[in-house]
Parts: sequence; structure tokens; C-alpha cells
Amino acid sequence: MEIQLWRERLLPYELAVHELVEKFNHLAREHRERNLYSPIEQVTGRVKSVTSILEKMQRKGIPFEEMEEQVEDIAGIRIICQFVEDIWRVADIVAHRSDMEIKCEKDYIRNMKESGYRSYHLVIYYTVETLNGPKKIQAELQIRTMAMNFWATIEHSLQYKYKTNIPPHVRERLSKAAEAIIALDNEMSSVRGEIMNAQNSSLLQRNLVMDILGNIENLYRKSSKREVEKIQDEFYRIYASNDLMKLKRFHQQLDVIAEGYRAQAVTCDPEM
Ligand code: 0O2
Repeated sequence: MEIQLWRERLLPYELAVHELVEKFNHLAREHRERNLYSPIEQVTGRVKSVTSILEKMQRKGIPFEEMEEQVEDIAGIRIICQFVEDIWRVADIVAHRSDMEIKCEKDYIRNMKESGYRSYHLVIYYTVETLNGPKKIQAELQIRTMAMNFWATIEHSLQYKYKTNIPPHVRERLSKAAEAIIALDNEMSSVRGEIMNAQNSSLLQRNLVMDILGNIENLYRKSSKREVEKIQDEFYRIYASNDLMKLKRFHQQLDVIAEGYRAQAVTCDPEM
């Protein structure tokens, strides 16, 4: 295939990767905006290189006409989670979406690969809009924990260095490291509840502080400097006390004050 044709062929995959990364990042943002723990920690994506596609087709004896159906990971999205439980939540979210249709799953978590590789893969159908109309393509979602990703990244780079012949003593070390990763993930899962509570509180605190600062900034424009300084001092005092309940109450009170000024501004607006 000529290079120009490759580019044309891969263009919808580039669009799909771009859109999917944005959609999963948006999901994480939506959780945070609602003060909810996000099962998605990080999202990356890539379109498989032409060399890598050719290598896979050669290795699996895939003819050109079947490339798009049989090479399932031309568009690849990697979703990194904190805990193993988050992986199943992400999979569930994908299963319930109307813009992604699951073709198949490859569960290398319950069925670890011989190499020690662990990750949960979903091959999905996803439609992108192109100049020639809608095009349904495949994308591979690799969903894994940070610990699994750490192992896979190192092992992948060793595969490049040694090709298929990773020396037995390195293999053995990798295998031991894979066991340590399982133990680490299990350990983290056992304290997941506590970690999530702590993360939720700090998220809530962050959003409250951002809201409060926004309100104080607005009040600067509409109320007297002395009054705002008093409010600001009160905020610093409550913030320093590290008491989330007090911060919540202060946030509510400030909202009422700010609302009053907004109402005043509306009724006094000469444009009205
Ligand atoms: P890339 O783009 O460099 O990551 P396969 O026969 O395993 O090549 P298959 O059956 O089509 O491929 O799908 P599978 O097994 O789900 O693997 C697809 C991708 O999963 C691989 O892409 C890797 O990213 C990852 N993967 C699978 N097995 C391993 C493993 O043992 N170690 C690591 N580090 N990653 C693995 P590619 O094709 O390698 O390309």
C-alpha cells in the first residue's frame, strides 16, 4: 500500500483515538465535578505504527483486505486505574454506553498471560464521522492498574531490547515482579475504602475552596473592601482548622451572602 493510502486509511483511527481519549477524560472530570471518586486515573491513546501493523499481519498471516477487521488494536486506548475494582467499574461504564459496542473482551487479569502480563482488554466498535460519512471502526481499550502498567511498560521495553529472546534469568525476575504486583494490587484493594474516603474528602475540600475563593473574588467587586477582608480572614481561620464540616457551613453562608449581592446587582442593573 502506498504511504498516502496508509495515511488515508489511518485517518479515521486518529480521529477515534482523539475522541475516545477526550471522552474518557471527560468521564473522569464529571466524577470530580460531582465530588465523586473517579475510577479513571489517566488516559492515553495511540494509533498503531505502520511497521507494527505490518509485523502483526505477517505474524498472524492476515491478508490486506482483512486488516481492519483482524488487527483489532490499530486504535489503542489505555485507561489507568488506581484499584483492580475500578477496572470492572470502567468496563461496566463502557458496556452501558450507546456510542461504544463491545465486540469481545480479553481478561488477562483472571487469566494472566504466561509472560506475567495482566490487563483487561475490551475490543469495541466505534463510529467516527468522516468526509465520506460515518465509519465504524474497532478500537482496543486496555484497562489496567498503575501497578500492572508499571510491569507491562518495563516488560514491553525489554521485548524491544531482546526481541522474542528475553534471557531466562530476566524472565524469572519479571515473573517474580509480576507476583509482587499481584500482591501489591491486593494490598491496595484491602485498604481501598479508607483511601477512597480520604481522596473524596480532599476532593470535596478542593472544590469547596475553589468555590469559596470564586465567591470572595466576586464580592470584592460588589461589596465593601472591609467586609470582604473580614470574610477572607474568617475563611483563612476555618481553612487552618482543617475541619471539613466547618468549611462546608462557611461555604453555605458565603453562598447566601454572594446570592444577596447577585440579587442586588440584578435589581439595580440600569440596563434592565
Ligand atoms: P503495541 O502497540 O506495541 O502495544 P498479540 O498476538 O498478543 O500480539 P492480540 O492477540 O491481537 O496480540 O491481542 P492481545 O493479546 O490482546 O495484545 C494486544 C496488546 O496487548 C499488545 O499490543 C500489547 O500492548 C499488550 N500485550 C499483550 N501481551 C503482552 C505482554 O505479554 N506484555 C506486554 N508488555 N504487553 C502485552 P502489541 O501488538 O504488542 O503492540
